[in-house]
Amino acid sequence: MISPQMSTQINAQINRELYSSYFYLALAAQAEAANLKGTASWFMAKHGEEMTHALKMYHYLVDQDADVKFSEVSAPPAQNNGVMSMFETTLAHERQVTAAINELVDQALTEKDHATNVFLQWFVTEQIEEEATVNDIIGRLRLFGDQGQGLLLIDNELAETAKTMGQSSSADSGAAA
Ligand code: OFO
Repeated sequence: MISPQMSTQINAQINRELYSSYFYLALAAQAEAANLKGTASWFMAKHGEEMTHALKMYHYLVDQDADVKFSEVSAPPAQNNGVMSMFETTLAHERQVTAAINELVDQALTEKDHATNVFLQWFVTEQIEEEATVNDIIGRLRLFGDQGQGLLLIDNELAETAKTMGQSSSADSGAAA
């Protein structure tokens, strides 16, 4: 059993994860519109990953006999910018999520809620990896260019990366996660 405060904060994080999923779906659509097929696949894979994150939290609340409460998911911002902006927006978004996860850990530590602290460590590690991945993509766009052949190269790389994304997340999204 977890505290009502902890459960409220995890429910809020479920909403953020669902928003993240929606956010990436919007970016996938934007990439599709720009004919960036690899980039669209990468964002679509991110969309799926974020759903698994929401489900991990859902299952944790169920396992802890806490209520799952859904709230309205905001619309993602309308964007129509270039690929660099898509990834800069992504990095800013992920940094906000990292801050929110850290607040959840702070609460778990304050309450000496060891189970929730252990559960959240997966998300702490995941956020490090996610920010690093996006930073790397931005770096490669700066290096090779965000137009023409440089962009084609990176779009192809993202298509390959997308094929392997989410495999561990979806395996982990079950009740025992
Ligand atoms: Fe849910 O992992 Fe980033 O946002």
